[in-house]
Amino acid sequence: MLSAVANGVLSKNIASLARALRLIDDRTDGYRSMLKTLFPATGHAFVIGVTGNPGAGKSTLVDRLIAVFRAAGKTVGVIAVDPTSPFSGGAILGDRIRMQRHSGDAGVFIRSVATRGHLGGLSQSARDMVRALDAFGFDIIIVETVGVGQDELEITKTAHTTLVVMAPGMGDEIQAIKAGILECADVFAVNKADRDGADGTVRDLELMIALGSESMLAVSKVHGHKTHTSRDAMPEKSDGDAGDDTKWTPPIVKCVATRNEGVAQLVAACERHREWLSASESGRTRTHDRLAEEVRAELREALIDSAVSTLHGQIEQALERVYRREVDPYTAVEQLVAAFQTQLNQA
Ligand SMILES: Nc1nc2c(ncn2[C@@H]2O[C@H](COP(=O)(O)OP(=O)(O)OP(=O)(O)O)[C@@H](O)[C@H]2O)c(=O)[nH]1
Ligand SMILES: [Mg+2]
Repeated sequence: MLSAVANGVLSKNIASLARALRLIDDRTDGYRSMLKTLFPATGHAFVIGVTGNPGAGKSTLVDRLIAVFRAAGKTVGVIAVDPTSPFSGGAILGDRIRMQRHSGDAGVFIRSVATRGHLGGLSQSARDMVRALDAFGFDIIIVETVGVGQDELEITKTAHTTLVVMAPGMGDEIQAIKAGILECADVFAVNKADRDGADGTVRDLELMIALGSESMLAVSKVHGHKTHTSRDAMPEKSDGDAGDDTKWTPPIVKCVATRNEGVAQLVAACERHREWLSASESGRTRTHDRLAEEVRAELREALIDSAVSTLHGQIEQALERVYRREVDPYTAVEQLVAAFQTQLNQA
């Protein structure tokens, strides 16, 4: 049954794609084998993550980005994660309306995903959905998330390029530091530049980027090695050891999504970042790190599933003993791992 869905996706059947996304979202048994079938067809799409505070104008901007890519003859798939925000009161419906003018276009596919009811793992689901869209053959895949929680920030790791949307006068600057948004931004959009304060937001960002790179440099000196983030904003050559390798400085693009101003520049900035990813050593390292993190996450989940099904009630018993303080948590885990290994050897 699932192989039929996979084959449908590969032959560009839109109903199969919708079904595949539902299976991934629900983690229906066997969805992994479907993803295995899809994987060889992936790796061609350019994945852009769009994040930022509620109401910053992400969806309006995404709608404009879609138009630019479509004009260039590219097909676009969009995953909007939890579009419900208290700020705009905009539910899934709101996002649909904002991107509605693309709804009759067969080259555009938009799917909303709710975060409610997800027990973690949302970033994994998002990544798997991106894979399905990639296998289907979309040239561009956009993932929109509200950048406020850790899980949302995790989702940005799904993307090649993360676009952080800010708006003046929303306290974004402070929020950004808190949420670690600076760390994940490859391109900044200062949207709503028709409002007062946009230049101030740009200046604040420039300052933060400069401070960010300085503090990262300080950290790398203290530890005597390069930082792995490959996201610091140094415009110079990286530490001098990589010769031709330059680091990425997140550009800041002012735009007015509602008036379609600055959108082409935004697309150009994203495409420059994409080129940097494949052309520079730090860019390739980042791609490598992203996949490594995915494999580790999958491994963690598989090991835990395996341990839970192998050890059954032993985990509960251990928890109970820790609770009654008969054993410390460290010893309890050591004993569980030992029991797991023993049972694996017997199997
Ligand atoms: N003045 C002005 N308003 C804008 C601009 N871009 C978007 N808006 C408005 O800001 C409001 C929120 O826009 P959305 O695109 O829904 O923002 P969002 O970031 O997707 O919001 P959530 O998904 O709810 O977090 C809407 O009323 C938009 O019309 C802009 O450049 N200037
Ligand atoms: Mg939105």
